[in-house]
Amino acid sequence: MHRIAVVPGSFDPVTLGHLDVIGRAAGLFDELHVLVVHNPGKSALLPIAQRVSLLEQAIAEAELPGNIVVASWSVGLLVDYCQDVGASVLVKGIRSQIDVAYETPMAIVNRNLAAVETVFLLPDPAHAHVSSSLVRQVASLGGDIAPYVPAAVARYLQQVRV
Ligand code: COD
Repeated sequence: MHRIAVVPGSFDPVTLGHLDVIGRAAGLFDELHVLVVHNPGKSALLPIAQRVSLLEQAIAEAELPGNIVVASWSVGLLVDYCQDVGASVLVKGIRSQIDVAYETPMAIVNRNLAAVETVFLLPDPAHAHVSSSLVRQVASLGGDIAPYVPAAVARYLQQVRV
């Protein structure tokens, strides 16, 4: 059986924490879709197309497995995308009890909606404190974001000086 999973996120921008989860998830499934989704609860820094491009560069530069596809989704439910591509699993990273509280109801609803299971991966402790919002804040105040993001993101944010 060809197992397809989806790692959804805002990825605004992709961080080393995201990249760690993506790399480990790619080893667990035959095909992994990294899906950039607009989160209406967050104010965006980067356009969706730029987030996709930075993910593609980061995945290539980290030499992650070749079974990873990057895409974006803006119409309808996350599980609609899963059904479109034949994915039966969502993969999410869990850093804290706050993530558990946020993700648990969504996991239950997604299973009820379309029998899509959610698999939670614990973070690498080296990156457990990293979030896109922290990166956006440090970058906007002129700090060094290089320890938290793939080199492609550091280069891009330095160039546009957000
Ligand atoms: N280490 C490990 N994991 C991490 C780290 C880190 N340092 N940082 C983030 N993560 C994980 C997050 O916990 C999350 O699982 C994933 O990476 C993506 O994180 P973000 O911040 O880029 O993305 P979010 O949290 O804004 O997620 C946006 C989604 C759109 C994916 C989410 O809101 C969602 O699943 N929405 C569901 C939409 C839907 O269909 N709703 C109806 C049914 S529920």
